[in-house]
Amino acid sequence: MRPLPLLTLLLASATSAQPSSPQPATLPSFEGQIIYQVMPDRFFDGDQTNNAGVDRSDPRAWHGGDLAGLTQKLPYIAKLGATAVWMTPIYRQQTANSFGTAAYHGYWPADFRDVDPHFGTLADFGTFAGAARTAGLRVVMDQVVNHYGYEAAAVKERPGWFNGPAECASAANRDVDCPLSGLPDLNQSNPEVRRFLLENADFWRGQGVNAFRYDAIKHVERPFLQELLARDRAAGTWTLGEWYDADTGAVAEWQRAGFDSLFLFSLQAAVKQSVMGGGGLGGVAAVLSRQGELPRPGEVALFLDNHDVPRFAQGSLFEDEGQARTRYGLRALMTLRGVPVVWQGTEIALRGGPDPDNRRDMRFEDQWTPAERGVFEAAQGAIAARKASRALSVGAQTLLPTPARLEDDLLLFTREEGGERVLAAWHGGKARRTYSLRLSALGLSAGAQTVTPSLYAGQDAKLSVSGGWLHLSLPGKDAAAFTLK
Ligand SMILES: [Ca+2]
Ligand SMILES: [Ca+2]
Repeated sequence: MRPLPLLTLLLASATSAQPSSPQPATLPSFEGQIIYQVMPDRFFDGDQTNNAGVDRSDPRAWHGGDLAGLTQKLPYIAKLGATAVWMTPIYRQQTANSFGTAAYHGYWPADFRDVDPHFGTLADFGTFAGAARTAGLRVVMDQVVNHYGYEAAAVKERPGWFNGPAECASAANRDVDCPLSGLPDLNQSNPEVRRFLLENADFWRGQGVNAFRYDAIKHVERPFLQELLARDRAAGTWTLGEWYDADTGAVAEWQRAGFDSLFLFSLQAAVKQSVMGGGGLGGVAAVLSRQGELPRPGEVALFLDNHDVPRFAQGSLFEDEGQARTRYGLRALMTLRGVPVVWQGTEIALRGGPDPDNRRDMRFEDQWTPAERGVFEAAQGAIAARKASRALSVGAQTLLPTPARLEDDLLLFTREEGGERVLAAWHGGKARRTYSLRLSALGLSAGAQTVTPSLYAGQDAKLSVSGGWLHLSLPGKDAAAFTLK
């Protein structure tokens, strides 16, 4: 969950690396996976009998989506090519509204071990998890460990579980011990609270969950998080932390502290600025150049947008520009080392400004325009190409030195695995362009290669190699991937 700007404090200064604890022989891994992010209330309504209080004309009300609908749409998610589904929280929520907003988003829990009636029942969750497993999709559950909902009964029933004004006033780290956006803040120094939260993780593991996405970790006590992560790791559960605005340094620090992954917000900002905003590609190169700092670069979560930031396609004046640049952004994302995460609707360039406009209802095939279908097909094609290539899925990534005069418009890197090598080329210029670059200046060696098309279907991009030169013909504002022999 995103903190309110008012309460956004400076990123806590980086602390030194913690001594590493004993690790299981094989760490949980999502390398090679592609995660599809769903907000169930805004995805698909599969059961109209649970639609109490639903008002689809109000962006701050419940909209009726549920676990039955998500289960029904698993074939759609599999057709896109995703291999895992991350749902925003589905726990039982506070029933009252706060700030004129219903708890449709799931971040205002009242009971962590039950499903909100708007989403269905615990049995419906079991049905969903079973269907996902059958469809070959891993289940990533959004887990809240920082707070209860404002109006949750537990707040009055168990006051000793929460940090109050005194704890906040004397806090060494106000991010951790003061309420996030005023939410009742769990005190993880209390052994009962710790045990309760650890057992929540065990409970959901028992319901068929493969991975946890931990919300708002910047606001949670570190010793508790490390205990939680060690248990998850021992149980084979992959962990993905949300540290709002994390850069490579923050991701590296938390991977050392026990998370398998964090979202790389700095890459999201750079891609948005360069691909959607029309700026140079230097900002993306700067983020990628720090990849060597990551203990596990193949696990880092990469995304164009999510439910907490304006939609990727929102940055354009015209809808067709947003669609073209989303196609570019999705193709670019699928060239990168890490775990791509696609937020529902980004595969059709759905638009929307800040919360709650970025949570518009998902629209499916029978409602799409031909242009939206085109974006979906590009996304599907790029995902298929990534999955078909070991190099693109899990290969090492090496940034190539682009000549300074070209670095705004051209980003080049290789992905290599088991003797397979792929050259990724992002082209930020408006018009089609042919680049001829000396292999030696790029630090590459490659044999002569006649015209090779991009691995991405439906894209007119070409590569050839002759006489020590690499030639690339690239359409404007697009990303391509070529087999490089
Ligand atoms: Ca419903
Ligand atoms: Ca806290």
